[in-house]
Amino acid sequence: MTRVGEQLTVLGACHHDCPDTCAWVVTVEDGVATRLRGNADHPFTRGTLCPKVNRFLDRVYHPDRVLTPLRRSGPKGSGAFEPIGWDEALADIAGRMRGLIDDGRAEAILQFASAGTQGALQMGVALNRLFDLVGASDIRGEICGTTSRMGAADVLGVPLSADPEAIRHARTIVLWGTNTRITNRHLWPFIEEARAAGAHVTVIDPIRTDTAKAADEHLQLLPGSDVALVLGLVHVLDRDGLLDPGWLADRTTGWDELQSSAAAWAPERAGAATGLAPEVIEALAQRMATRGPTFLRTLIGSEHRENGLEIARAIAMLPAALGSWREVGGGLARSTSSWPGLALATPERLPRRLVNMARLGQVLTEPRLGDPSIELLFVHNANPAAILPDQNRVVAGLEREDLFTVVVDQFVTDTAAYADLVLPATTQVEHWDLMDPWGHLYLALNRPAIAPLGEALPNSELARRLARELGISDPVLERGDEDLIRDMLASGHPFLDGITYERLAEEGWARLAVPEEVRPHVDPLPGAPVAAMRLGALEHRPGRETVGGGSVEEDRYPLALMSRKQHNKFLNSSYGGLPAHQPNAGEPTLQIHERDASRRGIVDGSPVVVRNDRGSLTLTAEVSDDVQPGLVAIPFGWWHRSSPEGRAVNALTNATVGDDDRGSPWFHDTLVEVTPA
Ligand SMILES: Nc1nc2c(c(=O)[nH]1)N[C@H]1C(S)=C(S)[C@@H](COP(=O)(O)OP(=O)(O)OC[C@H]3O[C@@H](n4cnc5c(=O)[nH]c(N)nc54)[C@H](O)[C@@H]3O)O[C@H]1N2
Ligand SMILES: Nc1nc2c(c(=O)[nH]1)N[C@H]1C(S)=C(S)[C@@H](COP(=O)(O)OP(=O)(O)OC[C@H]3O[C@@H](n4cnc5c(=O)[nH]c(N)nc54)[C@H](O)[C@@H]3O)O[C@H]1N2
Ligand code: SF4
Ligand SMILES: [Mo]
Repeated sequence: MTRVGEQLTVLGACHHDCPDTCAWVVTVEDGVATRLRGNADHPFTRGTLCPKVNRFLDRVYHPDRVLTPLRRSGPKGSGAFEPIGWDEALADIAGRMRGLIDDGRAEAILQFASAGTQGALQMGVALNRLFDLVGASDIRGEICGTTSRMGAADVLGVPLSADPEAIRHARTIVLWGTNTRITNRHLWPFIEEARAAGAHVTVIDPIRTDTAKAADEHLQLLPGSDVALVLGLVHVLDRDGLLDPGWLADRTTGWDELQSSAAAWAPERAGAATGLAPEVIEALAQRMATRGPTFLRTLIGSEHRENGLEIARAIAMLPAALGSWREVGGGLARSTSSWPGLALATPERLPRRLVNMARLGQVLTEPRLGDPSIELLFVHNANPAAILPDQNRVVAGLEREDLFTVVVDQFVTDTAAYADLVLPATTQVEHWDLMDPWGHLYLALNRPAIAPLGEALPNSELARRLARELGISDPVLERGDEDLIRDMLASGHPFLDGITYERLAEEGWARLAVPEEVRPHVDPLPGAPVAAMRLGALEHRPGRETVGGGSVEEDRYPLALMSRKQHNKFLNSSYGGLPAHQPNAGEPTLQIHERDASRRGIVDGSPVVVRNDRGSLTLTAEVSDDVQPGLVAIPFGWWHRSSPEGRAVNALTNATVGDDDRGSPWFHDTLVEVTPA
């Protein structure tokens, strides 16, 4: 923090659920934040933010901010509220919680938190501790990254990611089911740096995304067919003797099983299963094997499918079989969260009854599924009415008169509109946090630049006050925010060597103590185990509810719907309700291929109805060959009010989860039909 006259400059970092975790600098004049810009010193984000956050201060000072606790004064969903005091709000919540706890039904309380902020502190340290002690039901964050993490862990043990920055050293880059230019924009300059040195960039995505348009090559495969592509690639690598038997023998297990799975997958068969030309598969295999370093980048795009776990395993097996990890600039980068995860000391979690978050609608509407059924829903850092699949089910649950819903947020979101109590949350410029990134290796300390607006409270302070009201005392709930941050940094883990609270306070950010030239899973690293990579059998079994998946529903609903992150001014649901962030058209469109449009008498710009048994939406058609025949796409992130039905794309999406109920929902395995409105 530096002071010049009446002007303060405060260091912080973006809290959004985004791999970039940009470092920023806030200028404060007379207690008002007047400027927020990227911190030019930060090696990964280098002084730029993004179109979402460039005007973050408009969000902070937005007239629609919730600045006092609100109590519902109309029917659920009407959005009618009246302000009340904190004392009254906390007494009400604590009284209801106490009643359930004393009655032996603490599990009728469900804490529902997603990743509205990624900060290690405000994401939940204190609230998690409180609800752990209460013994409430919990979720595990299944909506994002769990399936892809499980897949990578299956192959790698501790799924340490390659350092995304090292992509600059790569010569073959494969962006596998990730839309870097929209979702991970600060990685792109490193890719361009590699390209300037001769790197070739392939994008593997069923949709021609902005990233695909900027790449050297786009493999527009059939949705969910990635395992067949991997099998075809492994077939070529094996057939042409492009794999190193020494590496396979010394550093992997399960090659025989993978080899026999791939034996039947000559490029012609893989081509037929993926919709790609066999020569393209041959060429990619050759390039990956002979033009290293070979760097695979993936996030979560392909996990949201029935076969998402198998896809995640398959993607992780490719660099493992190739031995790409042996080169700096090689290997697989997905979430880097395991790095800070190993390093930071967070309070021990207590066992709780778990509910897969994607099944919220089902759990709230089918009481027999929840035993006891949920009577008090406590939502923070999340907007389940907008972001969960099978939205009509979620809304039906939130409408239950016997459900008491508390939503802690900065705005009256689609979810808050159904709340009994809305509690005002601070924004990132109003609270402390320690930012542990998932797209690079730089920690950042976020200092509050301004005092909380109105009566807004940080999640951490809310937890402390609610604990006091409940008469719960616990060391974690008695620590202040800076103390909690110091505690997390005090693990003694080697990745934190030389990283102190004081240093972060002075410099704003610090790279984990991991060498720039690190080769995870190859170099022994203090504090991180290195194990043999587990290859194994792979099976190509695409989801039933996708193009040609064989579902009985396909007769009625012959098109497959994808709902990816598409707008550069949206971050999940966080800006979908703010007109300044909406694209010029001001409403979501349905992208449909010319072939499917003309068969249905649909022309560009005309109104259409998209429907299935879960719901329907009226939208404007955008005829586009960015989507392949058989596929349609609707952007994710819009709020309910964006369609005449009062619903957004998740009214249509598939809430099924697999993988022993531990995986992510199958958002993109969704069948629909489209007709002119
Ligand atoms: N159809 C479809 N659905 C999807 C996806 C998709 O691709 N397609 N993607 C899925 C994925 S990957 C994700 S991660 C989820 C995202 O789902 P969410 O995590 O629920 O979405 P966000 O909009 O990032 O954040 C939720 C809320 O957190 C609030 N918030 C921010 N900071 C704070 C804070 O400090 N305190 C409190 N109390 N609240 C705060 C914001 O105002 C916002 O309303 O959506 C999933 N849903
Ligand atoms: N602007 C912006 N940036 C964001 C977000 C945002 O909402 N807006 N959200 C943030 C969050 S929470 C997350 S988790 C990340 C997600 O980052 P990404 O994973 O990059 O984003 P997604 O849009 O979920 O999916 C990426 C791509 O996967 C493709 N895909 C879908 N199915 C398949 C398949 O079967 N095979 C293959 N190969 N590809 C497939 C989709 O077409 C999509 O283009 O982005 C973060 N960044
Ligand atoms: S949303 Fe992502 S790209 Fe934008 S400022 Fe935040 S971390 Fe950076
Ligand atoms: Mo996510």
